[in-house]
Amino acid sequence: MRLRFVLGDQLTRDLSALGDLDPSRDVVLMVEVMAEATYVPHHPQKIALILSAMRHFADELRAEGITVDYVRLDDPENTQSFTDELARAVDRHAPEAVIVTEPGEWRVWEMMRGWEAALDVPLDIRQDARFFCSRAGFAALKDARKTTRMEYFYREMRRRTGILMEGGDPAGGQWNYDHDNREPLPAQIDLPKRLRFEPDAMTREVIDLVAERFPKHFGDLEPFGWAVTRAQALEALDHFIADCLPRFGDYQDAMRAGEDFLFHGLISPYLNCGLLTALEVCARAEAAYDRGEAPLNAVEGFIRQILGWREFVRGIYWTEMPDYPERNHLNATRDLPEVYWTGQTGMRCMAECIGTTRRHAYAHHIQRLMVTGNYALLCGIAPAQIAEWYLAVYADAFEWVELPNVHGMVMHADGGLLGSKPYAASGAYIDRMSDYCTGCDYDPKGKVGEGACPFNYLYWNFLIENEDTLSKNPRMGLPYATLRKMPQTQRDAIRKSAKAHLEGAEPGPRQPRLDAD
Ligand code: FAD
Ligand code: DLZ
Ligand code: SF4
Repeated sequence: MRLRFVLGDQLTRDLSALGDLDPSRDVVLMVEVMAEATYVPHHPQKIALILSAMRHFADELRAEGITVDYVRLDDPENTQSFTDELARAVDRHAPEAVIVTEPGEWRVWEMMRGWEAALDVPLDIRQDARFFCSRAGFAALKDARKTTRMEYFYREMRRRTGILMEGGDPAGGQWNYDHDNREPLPAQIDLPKRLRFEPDAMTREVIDLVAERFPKHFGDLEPFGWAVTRAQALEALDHFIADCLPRFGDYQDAMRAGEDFLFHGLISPYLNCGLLTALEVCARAEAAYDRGEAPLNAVEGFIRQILGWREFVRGIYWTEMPDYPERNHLNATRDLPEVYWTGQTGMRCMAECIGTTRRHAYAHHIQRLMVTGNYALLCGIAPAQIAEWYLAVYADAFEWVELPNVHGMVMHADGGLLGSKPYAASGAYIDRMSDYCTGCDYDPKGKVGEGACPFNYLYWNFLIENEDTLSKNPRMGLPYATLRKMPQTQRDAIRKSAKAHLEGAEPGPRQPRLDAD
């Protein structure tokens, strides 16, 4: 018999490790282990989502007549790590071979490469075919210099897949409709009611387990409304395509207090754990355009996130690891402020974005990039500390996608592989794209001093602190020209306000209350 080991983010029926499976003699192994729940203190909703989705997936395989050897988290024999659980399963089944699909994270890749020698059994590591671009394929594109910018890579992927193509040309004549996608939300607009899923008995059991085992992890466990089966995830996708996609493009960058989801997909956890595939998501969005049910700016903008950004960051991750996290281009060293764990601050934008993170293990892209991310960049937080936070707090967080977004896109720690300049912005950006500033303790127009918006003086302070490195960047020419014209008294006032703010921002615990597990 052959043992097919399926990990918690590989819950896809046509996973390569399940190809050529013979139900009469093969066994599928799935294991719930503490090591995976605690390598960072994951948000309880993420743990519940993965464990419940794993249990449902195992039942679906069993319904097909496949034998699944499933180890639960509370099994008394459980050794609580992938390697040791695989070793126990090899003892139980004495397989002629173990078959796996390559993992999403370098950490697990290193473990996996040791399994054949450690367990003395042939190991077949198969490519993860759920991506448009394989790891080797990206490396080849990199050698051909087609990955220097996401946009070049994206166009190549459009050509290769034929998605949103009319013959050899992009649909509508343009590759990118981003200039149509920067609208703030109008005051009067009907927002779609988002589909959430009532936990069934199996999910309830998992929720109770997570509540008992991880009581101190950051984040609310309930209400829990994520899809945990493929059928539910498809329902969530259909709801997005019908009710949200048509306006996704226009308001992709908008933020509104108390509105946590707007027109976003809410599908990244499903894509990342395998309940949905990238190909079917793009195909359904394209079909909505073909039927005239969603405009091109929305559909192109949405597909670019998946066919472009998602594939691009994965390629960067695998071609830059393992030393990628060590880079610190801007030499940022400050500790992560406590506010990231408490959300308690008079800065309404930060409180809102950390609040939605706590409530749902979710924040949309602009909240992550331009609020919590921008703040970390401007404060000069050590990249490893802020990367660990993002990996811990989101239901969709897996290192292959999280790290390039944080380390590269937000912190510019890789020197510009993800963006040619840092996404640094003052409070004016947040004021334009949200209603957060109304009702904030700070004045978005204030430049310095106690009542001024911290983003304003932190922005200029960031430019001053990084002048040697960033002023040489041609795309930073404009702000540095302004800085050079700035009177010394104003520079001094900016430095003083920033110093006071940064000294007041308490460093937080890096691994919050993990000791309690
Ligand atoms: P939508 O806005 O509806 O977008 C559709 C899909 O496009 C997403 O589901 C996602 O699969 C993909 N996508 C969009 N932007 C990106 C991107 N920059 N990189 C990769 N895929 C993208 N995404 C994750 O899946 N996991 C993470 O751990 C993660 N961490 C992030 C950290 C930071 C600091 C930033 C700035 C972005 C991060 N992203 C991450 C990307 C993006 O924010 C999320 O994919 C998105 O918010 C998920 O919500 P959604 O499904 O509603 O997305
Ligand atoms: C995220 C996660 C969690 C919380 N728990 C498990 C688990 O118990 N068993 C499992 O197989 N996978 C889990 N995962 C997902 C893994 O962390 C993921 O497969 C690796 O990070 C590789 O990407
Ligand atoms: Fe955020 Fe500044 Fe606006 Fe307050 S004033 S919400 S701190 S951008």
